[in-house]
Amino acid sequence: MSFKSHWELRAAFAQSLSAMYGTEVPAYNTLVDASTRVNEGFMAQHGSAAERLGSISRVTAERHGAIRVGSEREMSQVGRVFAAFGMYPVGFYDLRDASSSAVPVVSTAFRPIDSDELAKNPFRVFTSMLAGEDPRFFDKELQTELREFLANRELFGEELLELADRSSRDGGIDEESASRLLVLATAAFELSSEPVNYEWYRRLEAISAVAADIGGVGSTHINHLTPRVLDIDALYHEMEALGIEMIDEIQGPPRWDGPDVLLRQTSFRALGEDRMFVHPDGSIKPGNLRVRFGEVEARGIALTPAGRDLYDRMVAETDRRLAEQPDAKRTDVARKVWEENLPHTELELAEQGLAYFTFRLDRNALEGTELASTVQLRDLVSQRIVIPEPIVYEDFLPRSAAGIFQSNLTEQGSKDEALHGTSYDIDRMSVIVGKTVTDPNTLYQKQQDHSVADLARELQVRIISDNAVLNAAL
Ligand code: OOG
Ligand code: NI
Repeated sequence: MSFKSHWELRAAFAQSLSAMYGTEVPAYNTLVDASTRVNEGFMAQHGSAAERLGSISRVTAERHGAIRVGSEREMSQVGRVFAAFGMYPVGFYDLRDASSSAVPVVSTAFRPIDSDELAKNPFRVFTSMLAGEDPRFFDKELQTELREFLANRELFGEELLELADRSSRDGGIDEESASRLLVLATAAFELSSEPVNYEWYRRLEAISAVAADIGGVGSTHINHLTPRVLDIDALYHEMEALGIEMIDEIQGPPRWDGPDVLLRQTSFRALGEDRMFVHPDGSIKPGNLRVRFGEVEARGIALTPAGRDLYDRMVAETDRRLAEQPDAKRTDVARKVWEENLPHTELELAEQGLAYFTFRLDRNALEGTELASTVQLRDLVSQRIVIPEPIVYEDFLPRSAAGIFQSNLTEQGSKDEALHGTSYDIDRMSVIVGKTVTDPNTLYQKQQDHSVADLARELQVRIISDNAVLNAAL
């Protein structure tokens, strides 16, 4: 019997979730079709340059999902499920303070961590956990009720968890068990038809619609499944032309005449979905919930900590200017800030140590050059002997994530700012998941370092990569 490795399982899992979600949310299929058209159009216009940040086959297959769980126990279980598919926790995002509405969650993303695994199939899932003990959102009484409600539900059955553990331990699983694993894992993220307790749901919703979606129902579900596009502005307009209401803006960096960095995202507004509710008198009646939306994203180059500092300063500067001219459009202001501050070419990003790259030797440019035994990477790049190739950003942005959550809420919810929040960080998240949550920068840096080491071997010289020096200088 044939054996299914992690990447094969992951690709099948992404496909199976996509098929399931497409029947639940038909607008998702419209979004995927529009994304495919945009990508084909972009390829036709730009040729192979379009594939600079990922091959068209990778980009076409690429998705990220978003799910939300209620407790530490559920977070550790979901970590076991994703490990079966070679997906591990990367990055910590605290959305409680990144948003002005009540978004009481802390998050990580489960994804492949090796670049060859990412290349085979890059499926990732942004996973949020309800911060149910944060007194700014939930008083003592509600905390207790939430804890009890969550303790009594089971998102992932024993059979699923056992199969998942086996696949994660053995690096994959036999074909027959794989089919079962996929059926059970997909079903765990399906929208349940079980009636929702009206009173309980509305009580949580008064505090936070996100809390109600997580802790107000007996199961979890995929909130959205996000395709990747090569031109997100074109996609935005195409969706509007199809009559689909989009959120007001594209989150993240503005469109500008320079390298794409990090991540740009947008979404269509959450759709009303019919659900059944149980009322206090025992009657069951239909109602409507608006929780799932359709997101799309465009990925750019991963920034180094120095680049990220610059990015954060540019976002703050945009906020400052907007406060002075409230009628201006955010994207117009941001574009101006970008043009004034961010290098206009990839080469400058590389020379200034602002973004991560791998490096390719240009043998023709090397011809006739006598290299010293120790050389600076930056000089090799400036002399065009070495060509930097961008490393794509594989992660998320807390402010955009909060913006996406927020743009789909109709109510602000409530938060008592006078109280102190429960503190969470990447280490605590590691304990909760039961696996080390990797800092994304460690992964990008490792990939870059490998490439520099290969280059040094090829050139038979010692290469000084001065990222660290540059970082300290900025
Ligand atoms: C997650 C929202 C954040 C992203 O791509 O940044 C997100 C959620 O709605 O559960 O998906
Ligand atoms: Ni998302």
